[in-house]
Amino acid sequence: MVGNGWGFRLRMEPLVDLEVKCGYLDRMMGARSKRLILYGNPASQPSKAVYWACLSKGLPFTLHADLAELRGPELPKLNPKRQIPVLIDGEFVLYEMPAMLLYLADKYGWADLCPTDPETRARINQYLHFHHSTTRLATFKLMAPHVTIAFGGPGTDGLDIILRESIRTTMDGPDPLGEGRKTLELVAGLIEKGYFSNGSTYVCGTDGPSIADLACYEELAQLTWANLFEFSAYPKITRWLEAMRAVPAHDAVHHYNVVLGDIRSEPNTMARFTTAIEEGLEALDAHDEVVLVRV
Ligand SMILES: N[C@@H](CCC(=O)N[C@@H](CS)C(=O)NCC(=O)O)C(=O)O
Repeated sequence: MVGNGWGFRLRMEPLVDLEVKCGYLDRMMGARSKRLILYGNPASQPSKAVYWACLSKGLPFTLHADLAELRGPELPKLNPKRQIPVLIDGEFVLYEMPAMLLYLADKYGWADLCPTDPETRARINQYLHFHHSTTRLATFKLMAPHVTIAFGGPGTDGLDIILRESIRTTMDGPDPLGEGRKTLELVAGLIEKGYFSNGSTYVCGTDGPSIADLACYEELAQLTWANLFEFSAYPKITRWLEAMRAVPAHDAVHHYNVVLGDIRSEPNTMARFTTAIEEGLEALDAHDEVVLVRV
Protein backbone atom coordinates (compact mmCIF):
# COMPACT_ATOMS: atom_id res chain seq x y z
CA MET A 1 0.00 0.00 0.00
CA VAL A 2 1.20 3.49 -0.85
CA GLY A 3 0.52 6.17 1.65
CA ASN A 4 1.26 9.03 3.98
CA GLY A 5 2.92 11.67 1.87
CA TRP A 6 6.24 9.87 1.50
CA GLY A 7 4.79 8.19 -1.58
CA PHE A 8 6.03 4.80 -0.48
CA ARG A 9 6.25 2.69 2.53
CA LEU A 10 9.01 0.37 3.72
CA ARG A 11 7.99 -2.86 5.33
CA MET A 12 10.17 -5.01 7.56
CA GLU A 13 9.56 -7.88 9.93
CA PRO A 14 7.94 -7.37 12.40
CA LEU A 15 5.89 -4.73 10.65
CA VAL A 16 7.71 -1.47 11.15
CA ASP A 17 7.30 1.22 8.53
CA LEU A 18 8.07 4.81 7.86
CA GLU A 19 4.75 5.89 9.27
CA VAL A 20 5.69 4.31 12.57
CA LYS A 21 8.99 6.11 12.57
CA CYS A 22 7.40 9.39 11.55
CA GLY A 23 4.75 8.95 14.23
CA TYR A 24 7.37 8.50 16.91
CA LEU A 25 9.47 11.36 15.57
CA ASP A 26 6.37 13.56 15.54
CA ARG A 27 5.65 12.74 19.14
CA MET A 28 9.25 13.25 20.20
CA MET A 29 9.19 16.64 18.52
CA GLY A 30 5.81 17.49 20.04
CA ALA A 31 4.20 17.77 16.61
CA ARG A 32 1.24 15.85 15.32
CA SER A 33 0.63 14.53 11.85
CA LYS A 34 -2.04 16.25 9.73
CA ARG A 35 -3.35 12.83 8.81
CA LEU A 36 -6.16 11.61 11.05
CA ILE A 37 -4.99 9.12 13.64
CA LEU A 38 -7.30 6.59 15.22
CA TYR A 39 -6.29 4.52 18.21
CA GLY A 40 -8.33 1.36 17.86
CA ASN A 41 -8.37 -2.28 16.90
CA PRO A 42 -10.65 -4.87 15.31
CA ALA A 43 -11.78 -6.34 18.64
CA SER A 44 -13.32 -3.00 19.58
CA GLN A 45 -16.80 -2.34 18.23
CA PRO A 46 -16.69 1.45 18.69
CA SER A 47 -13.32 1.54 16.91
CA LYS A 48 -14.77 -0.41 14.01
CA ALA A 49 -17.76 1.90 13.63
CA VAL A 50 -15.36 4.83 13.25
CA TYR A 51 -12.92 3.23 10.82
CA TRP A 52 -15.76 1.69 8.80
CA ALA A 53 -17.14 5.21 8.27
CA CYS A 54 -13.69 6.43 7.15
CA LEU A 55 -13.15 3.47 4.82
CA SER A 56 -16.63 3.70 3.32
CA LYS A 57 -15.98 7.37 2.51
CA GLY A 58 -12.40 6.84 1.30
CA LEU A 59 -10.96 9.03 4.07
CA PRO A 60 -7.28 8.24 4.76
CA PHE A 61 -6.25 7.61 8.35
CA THR A 62 -3.53 6.05 10.44
CA LEU A 63 -4.78 3.20 12.58
CA HIS A 64 -2.74 2.97 15.74
CA ALA A 65 -3.39 -0.60 16.80
CA ASP A 66 -0.57 -1.29 19.22
CA LEU A 67 -2.36 -3.20 21.96
CA ALA A 68 0.49 -2.60 24.43
CA GLU A 69 -0.44 1.09 24.36
CA LEU A 70 -3.72 0.18 26.05
CA ARG A 71 -1.67 -0.50 29.15
CA GLY A 72 1.08 2.00 28.36
CA PRO A 73 1.57 5.67 29.21
CA GLU A 74 0.33 7.22 25.93
CA LEU A 75 -3.38 6.37 26.00
CA PRO A 76 -4.30 7.88 29.41
CA LYS A 77 -2.90 11.19 28.16
CA LEU A 78 -5.40 11.07 25.31
CA ASN A 79 -8.37 9.56 27.12
CA PRO A 80 -8.40 9.52 30.94
CA LYS A 81 -10.63 6.42 30.75
CA ARG A 82 -7.78 4.65 28.94
CA GLN A 83 -10.17 3.40 26.32
CA ILE A 84 -10.12 3.08 22.58
CA PRO A 85 -11.16 4.49 20.18
CA VAL A 86 -9.43 7.84 20.35
CA LEU A 87 -9.39 10.15 17.33
CA ILE A 88 -6.59 12.66 16.81
CA ASP A 89 -7.07 15.35 14.21
CA GLY A 90 -4.05 17.64 14.39
CA GLU A 91 -4.15 19.11 17.89
CA PHE A 92 -7.76 18.02 18.46
CA VAL A 93 -8.23 14.84 20.49
CA LEU A 94 -11.63 13.19 20.84
CA TYR A 95 -12.96 10.08 22.55
CA GLU A 96 -16.44 8.47 22.56
CA MET A 97 -17.38 6.87 19.26
CA PRO A 98 -20.69 8.73 18.58
CA ALA A 99 -18.92 12.08 19.06
CA MET A 100 -16.28 10.98 16.56
CA LEU A 101 -18.81 9.91 13.95
CA LEU A 102 -20.72 13.19 14.27
CA TYR A 103 -17.48 15.20 14.14
CA LEU A 104 -16.24 13.44 11.00
CA ALA A 105 -19.64 13.69 9.29
CA ASP A 106 -19.76 17.43 10.00
CA LYS A 107 -16.14 18.08 9.11
CA TYR A 108 -16.21 16.17 5.82
CA GLY A 109 -19.84 16.91 4.88
CA TRP A 110 -20.99 13.29 4.88
CA ALA A 111 -24.65 14.22 4.42
CA ASP A 112 -25.53 10.68 3.35
CA LEU A 113 -24.12 9.14 6.54
CA CYS A 114 -25.54 11.95 8.66
CA PRO A 115 -28.28 13.99 6.96
CA THR A 116 -28.50 17.60 8.12
CA ASP A 117 -32.26 18.08 8.30
CA PRO A 118 -33.12 18.58 11.97
CA GLU A 119 -35.55 15.68 12.35
CA THR A 120 -33.32 13.05 10.79
CA ARG A 121 -30.33 14.39 12.71
CA ALA A 122 -32.37 14.26 15.93
CA ARG A 123 -33.41 10.66 15.23
CA ILE A 124 -29.78 9.72 14.65
CA ASN A 125 -28.84 11.40 17.91
CA GLN A 126 -31.70 9.60 19.62
CA TYR A 127 -30.33 6.27 18.48
CA LEU A 128 -26.75 7.16 19.47
CA HIS A 129 -27.89 7.98 23.02
CA PHE A 130 -29.97 4.79 23.13
CA HIS A 131 -26.92 2.96 21.82
CA HIS A 132 -24.78 3.86 24.80
CA SER A 133 -27.42 3.54 27.46
CA THR A 134 -29.00 0.36 26.10
CA THR A 135 -27.66 -1.49 23.04
CA ARG A 136 -24.00 -1.58 24.04
CA LEU A 137 -24.70 -2.55 27.62
CA ALA A 138 -26.80 -5.49 26.44
CA THR A 139 -24.36 -6.76 23.81
CA PHE A 140 -21.46 -6.30 26.21
CA LYS A 141 -23.24 -8.40 28.81
CA LEU A 142 -23.72 -11.22 26.32
CA MET A 143 -20.44 -10.99 24.39
CA ALA A 144 -17.77 -9.91 26.87
CA PRO A 145 -17.76 -13.02 29.10
CA HIS A 146 -17.19 -15.16 26.01
CA VAL A 147 -14.37 -12.94 24.76
CA THR A 148 -12.65 -12.26 28.09
CA ILE A 149 -12.60 -15.98 28.93
CA ALA A 150 -9.39 -15.98 26.84
CA PHE A 151 -7.68 -13.84 29.45
CA GLY A 152 -9.24 -15.48 32.49
CA GLY A 153 -12.31 -13.29 32.87
CA PRO A 154 -12.73 -9.56 33.22
CA GLY A 155 -9.89 -9.11 35.76
CA THR A 156 -9.56 -6.27 38.20
CA ASP A 157 -7.97 -3.57 36.14
CA GLY A 158 -8.75 -2.24 32.69
CA LEU A 159 -12.25 -2.44 31.28
CA ASP A 160 -14.58 0.35 32.25
CA ILE A 161 -15.62 -0.26 35.86
CA ILE A 162 -19.35 -0.16 35.09
CA LEU A 163 -19.03 -2.63 32.25
CA ARG A 164 -16.72 -4.82 34.32
CA GLU A 165 -19.22 -5.06 37.14
CA SER A 166 -21.96 -5.83 34.64
CA ILE A 167 -20.03 -8.81 33.24
CA ARG A 168 -19.06 -9.99 36.69
CA THR A 169 -22.70 -10.03 37.80
CA THR A 170 -23.62 -12.00 34.72
CA MET A 171 -20.72 -14.43 35.02
CA ASP A 172 -21.32 -15.09 38.70
CA GLY A 173 -24.96 -16.02 38.04
CA PRO A 174 -26.12 -19.60 37.35
CA ASP A 175 -26.83 -19.03 33.64
CA PRO A 176 -24.66 -16.28 32.08
CA LEU A 177 -25.63 -17.08 28.50
CA GLY A 178 -29.37 -17.20 29.33
CA GLU A 179 -29.15 -13.91 31.27
CA GLY A 180 -27.29 -12.21 28.45
CA ARG A 181 -29.78 -13.46 25.89
CA LYS A 182 -32.78 -12.26 27.91
CA THR A 183 -31.35 -8.75 27.99
CA LEU A 184 -30.59 -8.89 24.29
CA GLU A 185 -34.14 -10.04 23.46
CA LEU A 186 -35.47 -7.00 25.26
CA VAL A 187 -33.15 -4.63 23.42
CA ALA A 188 -33.65 -6.24 20.00
CA GLY A 189 -37.41 -5.89 20.58
CA LEU A 190 -37.02 -2.18 21.36
CA ILE A 191 -34.97 -1.60 18.20
CA GLU A 192 -37.36 -3.64 16.05
CA LYS A 193 -40.39 -1.70 17.30
CA GLY A 194 -38.95 1.76 17.82
CA TYR A 195 -36.75 2.17 14.73
CA PHE A 196 -36.86 1.44 10.96
CA SER A 197 -39.67 4.00 10.57
CA ASN A 198 -41.56 4.59 7.27
CA GLY A 199 -40.70 1.12 5.99
CA SER A 200 -37.01 2.04 5.84
CA THR A 201 -34.41 -0.71 5.82
CA TYR A 202 -32.19 1.50 8.02
CA VAL A 203 -32.34 2.17 11.75
CA CYS A 204 -33.19 5.87 11.62
CA GLY A 205 -35.55 5.77 8.63
CA THR A 206 -32.91 7.10 6.20
CA ASP A 207 -32.64 6.16 2.50
CA GLY A 208 -29.21 4.61 3.03
CA PRO A 209 -27.04 3.62 5.97
CA SER A 210 -26.32 6.37 8.49
CA ILE A 211 -23.74 6.61 11.28
CA ALA A 212 -26.41 5.14 13.58
CA ASP A 213 -26.49 2.02 11.39
CA LEU A 214 -22.70 1.65 11.60
CA ALA A 215 -22.75 1.94 15.40
CA CYS A 216 -25.70 -0.41 15.82
CA TYR A 217 -24.38 -2.99 13.36
CA GLU A 218 -21.07 -3.27 15.20
CA GLU A 219 -22.87 -4.29 18.37
CA LEU A 220 -25.58 -6.58 16.96
CA ALA A 221 -23.81 -8.29 14.06
CA GLN A 222 -20.86 -9.46 16.20
CA LEU A 223 -23.28 -11.77 18.03
CA THR A 224 -24.19 -13.64 14.87
CA TRP A 225 -20.56 -14.49 13.97
CA ALA A 226 -19.96 -15.42 17.60
CA ASN A 227 -23.07 -17.65 17.55
CA LEU A 228 -24.43 -15.99 20.68
CA PHE A 229 -27.75 -14.69 19.37
CA GLU A 230 -30.13 -15.41 16.52
CA PHE A 231 -32.10 -12.47 15.06
CA SER A 232 -34.60 -14.41 12.90
CA ALA A 233 -37.48 -13.48 15.26
CA TYR A 234 -36.86 -9.83 14.33
CA PRO A 235 -37.65 -9.40 10.60
CA LYS A 236 -36.64 -5.75 10.31
CA ILE A 237 -33.31 -6.36 12.02
CA THR A 238 -32.73 -9.47 9.88
CA ARG A 239 -33.37 -7.52 6.64
CA TRP A 240 -31.13 -4.71 7.85
CA LEU A 241 -28.27 -7.06 8.85
CA GLU A 242 -28.33 -8.41 5.30
CA ALA A 243 -28.45 -4.92 3.70
CA MET A 244 -25.51 -3.67 5.78
CA ARG A 245 -23.23 -6.26 4.19
CA ALA A 246 -23.31 -4.14 1.02
CA VAL A 247 -21.76 -1.10 2.73
CA PRO A 248 -18.25 -0.56 1.25
CA ALA A 249 -15.40 -2.21 3.23
CA HIS A 250 -17.83 -4.41 5.20
CA ASP A 251 -15.76 -7.55 4.69
CA ALA A 252 -12.42 -6.00 5.63
CA VAL A 253 -13.86 -4.37 8.75
CA HIS A 254 -15.40 -7.65 9.91
CA HIS A 255 -12.66 -10.07 8.97
CA TYR A 256 -11.73 -10.19 12.67
CA ASN A 257 -15.23 -11.51 13.47
CA VAL A 258 -15.06 -14.14 10.75
CA VAL A 259 -11.70 -15.41 12.01
CA LEU A 260 -12.79 -15.36 15.67
CA GLY A 261 -15.94 -17.22 14.62
CA ASP A 262 -18.24 -19.18 16.93
CA ILE A 263 -17.03 -18.55 20.49
CA ARG A 264 -20.02 -20.26 22.07
CA SER A 265 -19.41 -23.82 20.81
CA GLU A 266 -15.63 -23.46 20.95
CA PRO A 267 -14.61 -21.19 23.81
CA ASN A 268 -12.25 -18.36 22.95
CA THR A 269 -8.53 -18.71 23.61
CA MET A 270 -5.76 -16.13 23.73
CA ALA A 271 -4.16 -17.61 20.60
CA ARG A 272 -7.44 -17.43 18.70
CA PHE A 273 -8.13 -13.88 19.88
CA THR A 274 -4.63 -12.72 18.86
CA THR A 275 -4.87 -14.44 15.47
CA ALA A 276 -8.26 -12.84 14.82
CA ILE A 277 -6.86 -9.39 15.61
CA GLU A 278 -3.76 -9.96 13.47
CA GLU A 279 -5.78 -11.20 10.50
CA GLY A 280 -8.34 -8.46 11.01
CA LEU A 281 -5.53 -5.89 10.82
CA GLU A 282 -4.12 -7.52 7.67
CA ALA A 283 -7.51 -7.14 5.99
CA LEU A 284 -7.57 -3.43 6.87
CA ASP A 285 -3.98 -2.96 5.78
CA ALA A 286 -4.99 -4.02 2.27
CA HIS A 287 -6.95 -0.76 1.95
CA ASP A 288 -5.12 2.26 0.51
CA GLU A 289 -6.74 4.58 3.05
CA VAL A 290 -5.13 2.79 5.99
CA VAL A 291 -1.63 3.20 7.33
CA LEU A 292 -1.23 0.73 10.11
CA VAL A 293 0.89 1.26 13.20
CA ARG A 294 1.54 -1.86 15.27
CA VAL A 295 4.87 -2.38 16.89
N1 LIG B 1 -18.10 4.68 25.28
C1 LIG B 1 -16.89 4.35 24.58
C2 LIG B 1 -16.62 2.88 24.82
C3 LIG B 1 -15.17 2.56 24.59
C4 LIG B 1 -14.80 1.15 25.04
O1 LIG B 1 -15.61 0.44 25.66
N2 LIG B 1 -13.58 0.75 24.69
C5 LIG B 1 -13.08 -0.55 25.08
C6 LIG B 1 -12.75 -1.37 23.85
S1 LIG B 1 -14.19 -1.68 22.90
C7 LIG B 1 -11.77 -0.39 25.85
O2 LIG B 1 -10.93 0.42 25.50
N3 LIG B 1 -11.63 -1.20 26.90
C8 LIG B 1 -10.44 -1.21 27.69
C9 LIG B 1 -10.72 -0.74 29.09
O3 LIG B 1 -11.85 -0.29 29.38
O4 LIG B 1 -9.81 -0.84 29.90
C10 LIG B 1 -17.03 4.66 23.10
O5 LIG B 1 -18.13 4.60 22.55
O6 LIG B 1 -16.02 5.01 22.46
